[in-house]
Amino acid sequence: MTSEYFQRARAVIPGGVNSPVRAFGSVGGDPVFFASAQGAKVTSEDGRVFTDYVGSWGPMILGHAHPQVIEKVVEVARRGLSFGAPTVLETVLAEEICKLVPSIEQVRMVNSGTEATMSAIRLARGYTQRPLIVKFAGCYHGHSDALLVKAGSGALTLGIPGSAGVPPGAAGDTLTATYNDAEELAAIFATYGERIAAVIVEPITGNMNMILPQRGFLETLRDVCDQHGAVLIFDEVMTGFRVALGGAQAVYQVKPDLTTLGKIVGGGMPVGAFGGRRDIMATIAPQGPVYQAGTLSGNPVGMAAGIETLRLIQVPGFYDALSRTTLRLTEGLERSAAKYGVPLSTNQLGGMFGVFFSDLDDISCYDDVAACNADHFKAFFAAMLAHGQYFAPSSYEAGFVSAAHTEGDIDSTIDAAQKVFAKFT
Ligand code: HOZ
Repeated sequence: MTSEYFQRARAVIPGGVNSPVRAFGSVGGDPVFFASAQGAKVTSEDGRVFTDYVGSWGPMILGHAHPQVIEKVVEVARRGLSFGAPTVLETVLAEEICKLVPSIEQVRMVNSGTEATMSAIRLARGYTQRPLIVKFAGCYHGHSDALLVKAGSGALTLGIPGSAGVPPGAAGDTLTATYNDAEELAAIFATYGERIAAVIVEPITGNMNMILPQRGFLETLRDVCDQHGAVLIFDEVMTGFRVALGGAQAVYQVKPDLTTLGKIVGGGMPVGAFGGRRDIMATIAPQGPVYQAGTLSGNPVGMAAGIETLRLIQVPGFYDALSRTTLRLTEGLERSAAKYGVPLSTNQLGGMFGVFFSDLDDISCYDDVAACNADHFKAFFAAMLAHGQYFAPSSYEAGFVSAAHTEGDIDSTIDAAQKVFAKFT
């Protein structure tokens, strides 16, 4: 029976949700309505407590409602919620981002990852004076028209790889390639190279679940863009400050021209950012002719949450501890599945992970993810939820561990998984 919360929501909100994956469409059952959260735990409106592996889809790297972040947010909120005028807080967050991500020489704040990628694409087109962009099948860069082509995340979850409502003209200049296929990309550039403004990629994917780049893939993107004068954009909305302090670009030592950020950069508030080479960023208004704007951009409350979050993740040893916790989880899940003969493989880096019901050792692209056992995922998701474990309600989404997850939390999750896998056979 549909919960009263969902029924009431569906009467006034399309599908009862404000973002499609939340509707539990691909896993069945009712979405859980959250009432509160603290640390690694979330509590539902009907009083159930879950260990959370979604973390608001990434931002809550410190755990929910971290006391120091909340304190800063409250302090700043008391002085005014929005000014639509410059504040020092914006400069402080910008300085911090430029320090932590050296490829970013200048950065502009926006309100979401979608805004960040949409703006970065316009910027790349304005800077190069070229029309085409290249994206990879299964990568998701928000829901702007030009980027909703073979898109991941909710578009994959719900089987809407190209959205209705996107005019052919808006998406016609978007070329798609296969993630981790450097040769295909080289062939695309051989044909269209002089007209390509930018290549946009999630350097580690998080929207067709978590896939790591194969050796040399990101380097090839860099080389091909250099050879043809195209802008390389790393969409680090998910991976920024998540897989490592400097993001995926720090791990793989490949320097993009532009980077898009979101999620952790706002500490749980609606904040996105895009930044990179000073000469490219100089093309944006008011300095240059590429228009981009936003009334709430650089909002003081969001800036305060972001600044405090970025301060707290710089504690020495933070990422080592986070990686250990994540590895404990993924190794435990693999061990539990193996015990009962359930084919399962995992990826993990920093505080991000992917779980695949597949006997492939190396999941490298969208086709590999699409071939995973959807029934196993569905059964796993529902049974884990019943055991108080909240995983992403889609096999195409990555999972997230926070600094607030204890070894005890992880071990309880693994115990639950053992019970669940035992019933698979
Ligand atoms: N697009 C988000 C995950 N990749 C989901 C956002 C949400 O439902 O809140």
